[in-house]
Amino acid sequence: MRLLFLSTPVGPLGSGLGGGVELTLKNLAIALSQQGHAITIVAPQTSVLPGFNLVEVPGNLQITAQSQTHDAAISLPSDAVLGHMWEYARQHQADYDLLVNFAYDWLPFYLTTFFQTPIAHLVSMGSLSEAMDVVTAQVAAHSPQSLGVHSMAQAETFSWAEQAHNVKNGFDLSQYDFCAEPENYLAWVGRIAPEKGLQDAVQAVEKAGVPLKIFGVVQDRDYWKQIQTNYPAAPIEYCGFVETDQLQAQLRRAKGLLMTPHWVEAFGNVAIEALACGVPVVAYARGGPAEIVRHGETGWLVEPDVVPALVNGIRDIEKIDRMACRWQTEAEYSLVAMSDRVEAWFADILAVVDAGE
Ligand code: HBI
Repeated sequence: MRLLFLSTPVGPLGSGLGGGVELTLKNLAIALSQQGHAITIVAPQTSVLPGFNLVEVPGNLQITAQSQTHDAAISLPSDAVLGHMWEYARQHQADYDLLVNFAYDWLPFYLTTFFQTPIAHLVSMGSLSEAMDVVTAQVAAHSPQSLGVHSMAQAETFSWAEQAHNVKNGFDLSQYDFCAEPENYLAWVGRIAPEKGLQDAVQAVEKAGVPLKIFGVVQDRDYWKQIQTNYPAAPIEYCGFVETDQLQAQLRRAKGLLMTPHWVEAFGNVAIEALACGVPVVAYARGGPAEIVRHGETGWLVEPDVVPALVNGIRDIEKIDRMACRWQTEAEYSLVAMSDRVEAWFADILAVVDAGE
């Protein structure tokens, strides 16, 4: 198939501002190219994605959905990059069998019925706003096959969970090397922002007395400063935002990964990146991670928002067989496994279109 990917408008690919969606888009482009599909990617200018046909679009970045209130009005900055991206899609849609939208924004969903070429929407987060709840439900009503999600927990935050295609996610596992003998530190990876719950991880390692390495872009400066002020004695080290290869070089040697989402994490890419290296995951039992981690086999799922529960999980981390973690990723989260799920999803969309329903 000839596919046009439309990236997130919150940041250029490679900046880290797009969070998990950047990795998802890259892995899906690799996975589907390997299956012989032709991929073109539309993204904000200065985006970088070696090896792919990239159309860079000018304009002002969209503000992030999670920084807005639930009842926030639908907004676009002046000269919006999102508008330019979808103008490009409108003009070139006839060259493609399917458009794939990665933006968690109102416009692409609203435009679905205005397009002749079908649009597959890979919804990257759970419900965050009334505006997105309504517009995604409208798409579910007129194009029921076209909504993809990363977990059932994420789908269940919307009214259209039954129509969702759960494609989970997929990774180039050759980029992740198994590590049998870890060092004495835990890892936490993600955008440093309140919904990601770093504060809980810092409290837990202070109680457990285990060093914690923190990786990710500081999205909320005040939140990060507050953590440093409130827990001056915590054994933490901030390692910055590092690219996948550098990240896994350090992640693979960790005793374990802590995942402390305060929101319904749609998936939790970093859980797979850890498991792929044999690193067990201690996670709050909510959202995507709760559908990834096999409790007692590849990690521990603990009571959400309860720091002592995290401490217990940290204490039991050595009970997990690191090889079992790697095996799970090969069985469920390889690029081939992902492309199988996504090809089935796309086929369902085109089947409805072909049937002229
Ligand atoms: N916010 N407005 C908006 N649009 C996005 O595409 C978006 C976002 N916030 C976060 C985000 N995408 C990604 O980091 C997550 O979907 C992973």
